[in-house]
Amino acid sequence: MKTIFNADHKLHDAAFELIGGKMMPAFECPRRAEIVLEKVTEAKLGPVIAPTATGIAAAAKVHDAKFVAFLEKAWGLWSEEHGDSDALPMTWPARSLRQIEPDSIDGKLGFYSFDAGCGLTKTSFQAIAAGVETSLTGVDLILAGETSAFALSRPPGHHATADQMGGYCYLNNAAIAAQVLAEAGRRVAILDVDYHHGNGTQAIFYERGDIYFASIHGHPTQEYPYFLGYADETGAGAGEGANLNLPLYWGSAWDAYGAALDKACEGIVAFGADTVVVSLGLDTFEEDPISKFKLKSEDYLRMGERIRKLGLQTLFVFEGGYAVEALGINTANVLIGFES
Ligand code: SP5
Ligand code: ZN
Repeated sequence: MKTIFNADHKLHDAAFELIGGKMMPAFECPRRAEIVLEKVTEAKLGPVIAPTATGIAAAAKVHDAKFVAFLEKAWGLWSEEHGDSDALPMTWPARSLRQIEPDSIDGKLGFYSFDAGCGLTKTSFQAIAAGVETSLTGVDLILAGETSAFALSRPPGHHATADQMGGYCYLNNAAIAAQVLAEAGRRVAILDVDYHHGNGTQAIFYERGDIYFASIHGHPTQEYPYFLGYADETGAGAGEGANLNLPLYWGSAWDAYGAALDKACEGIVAFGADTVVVSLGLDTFEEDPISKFKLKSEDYLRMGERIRKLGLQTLFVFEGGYAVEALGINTANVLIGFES
């Protein structure tokens, strides 16, 4: 399996995040991608290549063009007002407020986000854009007939909606890939195994019957993103039946997880998918610092094996996972399990 590595990922390096009432070094940090690269290389899974796709026009297939343009110019507008700090939203158009895009950069940041998890540095957009090119290169490999590919990039993408950043995510790499694959005639299923519900991906495809979304995640009544990811969200309109949420409670280990993964895979088979995009988050790990599932390193081998049993062309897209020391091994284990 080829790995497409976004070397520009390190251009996105937020100074801190506010979590649990404390200012902490950002959990979504450059070391994450570097340790995965190290372990994937050590595992000799196959060549590591640079992205060859150029341009992010495809982002506008699932994102609002105004939102993409905003991301590109946001830090510049911010720095005119606030200097060199990371651009961060702090006010959102919540229930009682109007949904009108303000002129002020602080207002725009709130308008185009749903939480404060998305700091933007001077060079963040370059990393984000190269991430889209990374996932599009993965699409090219799948369309050229490769059985599988791994798009290794950060920041992650699955929380990003058509027009909002959130949860460390800016542009939705997996959704963009799925859309381009669908336009190439593929019947695409997205399997989201990140610990957090892929609210952005779900929202983007919720009324679409041609792309299936299955997600296993912390139950929204307990866990971020809190306001989406319940089991009764089954799709709407033409998309009715094409959305499968399998929320699990805190403390879930492989017995419950493996059973949910079987259900997700059964849904993908019933949908008749020929191509799978995996939103590969590793924050289900027992030692993850912000998560509460109990998967062990060897469970990721089983995860990869189960995905392989689908017998479908598979594009893995890197998402979350914050237990940095084990993150490389856990990621490699999924891919090793898939290849075994
Ligand atoms: C891509 C991805 O994994 N994004 C995750 C974003 C999570 N953001 C907030 C999590 C808040 C959960 N509370 C943790 C308390 C830790 N002491
Ligand atoms: Zn996550």
